[in-house]
Amino acid sequence: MAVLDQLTSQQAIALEDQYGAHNYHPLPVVLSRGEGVYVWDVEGKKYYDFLSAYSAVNQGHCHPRIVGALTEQAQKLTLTSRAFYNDMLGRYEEFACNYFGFDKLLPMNTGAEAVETALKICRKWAYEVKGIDENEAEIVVCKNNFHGRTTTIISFSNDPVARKNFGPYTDGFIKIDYDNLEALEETLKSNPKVAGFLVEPIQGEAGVYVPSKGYLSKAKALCEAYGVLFIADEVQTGVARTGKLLAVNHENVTPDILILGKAMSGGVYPVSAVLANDDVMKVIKPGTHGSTFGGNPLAAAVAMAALEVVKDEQLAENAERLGDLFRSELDKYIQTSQIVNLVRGKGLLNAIVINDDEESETAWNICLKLRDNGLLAKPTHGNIIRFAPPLVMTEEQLLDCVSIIIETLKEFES
Ligand code: IF1
Repeated sequence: MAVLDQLTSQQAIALEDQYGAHNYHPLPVVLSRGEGVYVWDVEGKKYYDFLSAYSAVNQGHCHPRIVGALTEQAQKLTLTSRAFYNDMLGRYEEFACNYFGFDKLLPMNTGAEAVETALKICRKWAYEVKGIDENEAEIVVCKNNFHGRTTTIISFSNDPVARKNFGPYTDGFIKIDYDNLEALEETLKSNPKVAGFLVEPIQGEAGVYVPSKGYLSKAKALCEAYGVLFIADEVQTGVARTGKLLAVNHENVTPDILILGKAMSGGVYPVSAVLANDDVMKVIKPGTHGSTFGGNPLAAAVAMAALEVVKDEQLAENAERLGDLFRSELDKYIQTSQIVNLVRGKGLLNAIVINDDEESETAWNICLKLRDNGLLAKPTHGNIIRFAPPLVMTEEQLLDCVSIIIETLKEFES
């Protein structure tokens, strides 16, 4: 079959099934076009995207300004490696440092790479600044975390599917309960070798679990008191998703190390970054870390455009306003619902919990029905459905989506 022949959905799925490794179980829908809050399948059916590529497409699909920056830069220079300077990286670093309020940025490509980068910076800081004996540093992480898929990151996951038979695992991590300040304080008090605390401001994969009010600010204060770096993984929550530029902004917290990915590029190109101030970032010296593609001029141009769009189109404000509306509309429905227990989230990162156990097919079947009704979402943990539309949505579109979701749920009420 020629590559450019028009495929049917069935053919496209069959090809992936035969030639692709089976590392995913996608919802059966084959997309070939996107614009703003909409995507179209190969048969031309239009859907609201309620996943946004796991919060990468916050600025909406194929945003003209971001695609424009990509195509313009692609015709000039795409990659130099860091063996040479390029005329875009410094501009981007200055722009992003001012934008997020840090001294320095280390550019990478994917979220997992940025998490790895943060862990390496934290360990080096432990030995070279904090004075912990070599190879003794510990990093505190939370149960039910999701930080990516590398061998080190899955070493401190407690998801059996993500971990099993990928050992031996990396040492040096202490796992504590999320949203539990006593556990954090106890751990910091009894372990002088702790160098950092790595945390998601909202646990995404765990089912959009929002911690108690004050958790992040008090955790940051504890880290300060014990001389431990507070490392925020905002790969999913960052860049306006939760109604503020960063989710930590809800509690006026400035992390010592900030990890960003996904929506840094509006989903147009893989761009991730670690930001920190000089006292921390100074431990990174030539040869200690890097990546062939990290900081390439194409990524720099795309990321600047993507971040400008967030400010110019006031996407954080829009996410905050529409998120409140979304949860209040769904809450009204849930009052009388047998099938939905609750809706939770912040801004436009939300989830509903289906009244069924984790092994049931109900959430999956609801997502199939939502698809038939023109809206794409994906279950997590069997009984939870995540709702994360692009932040460029209008109020009218959001209310249209709310009615699709409610009408679909009604089909499942007994
Ligand atoms: C997949 C979840 C979302 C992340 C945080 C780092 C990374 C992620 C907080 C790694 C990635 C993804 C990856 C995606 C599913 C997804 C996800 F369900 F697993 F939790 F978004 F909700 N830190 N999250 O959420 O970034 O290396 O992928 O660029 O298909 O695995 P990455």
